[in-house]
Amino acid sequence: MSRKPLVVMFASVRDTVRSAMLMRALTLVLGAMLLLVLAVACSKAEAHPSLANHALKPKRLEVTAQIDMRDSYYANPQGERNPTIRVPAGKTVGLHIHNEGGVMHELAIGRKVKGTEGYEEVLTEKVPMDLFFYYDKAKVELEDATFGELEVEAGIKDMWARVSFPAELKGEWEIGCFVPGHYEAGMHSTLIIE
Ligand SMILES: [Cu+2]
Repeated sequence: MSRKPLVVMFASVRDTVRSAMLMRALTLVLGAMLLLVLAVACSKAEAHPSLANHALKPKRLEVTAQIDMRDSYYANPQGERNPTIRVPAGKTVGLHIHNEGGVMHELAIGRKVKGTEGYEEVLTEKVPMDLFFYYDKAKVELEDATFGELEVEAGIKDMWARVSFPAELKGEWEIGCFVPGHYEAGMHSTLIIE
């Protein structure tokens, strides 16, 4: 029998993957990194049962803001629901992102919500950030990244974004999760750059 159909199938799968990557390139790259981190996490689950070690963080931070994800809202370490997060412009800010929930959540930062898809004005497309993922001694670092949103799997507790917001972007922004149903369920928080 001819094997050609199989080849065609592989080619079309590859093309699908390629066009998906063009559309959501960074999300997929980050997804792959997270899978890598998760794979490490799974393979070491017994030796290292706790992900709660926060000794690792990016260097040169002047200010730190905590963003906890729960099902389905954001919180600070005190458990306050959808707290207003304030960060200064012109300083090196570290956003420490934990998913404390049981499902994947997104972190999108922008303003002017368009339907249930995301924001019309996306802050993370305007301002590049350095992204860091830690697990135990493993670290993935991505410098100067602009992106639409971060997808954060359940169990990810040591993701950081290092960023300096320029003064011209001072004002009110929003952090939101656009996993279907989450934004509508109230998963959004105010971010003020001051
Ligand atoms: Cu969510």
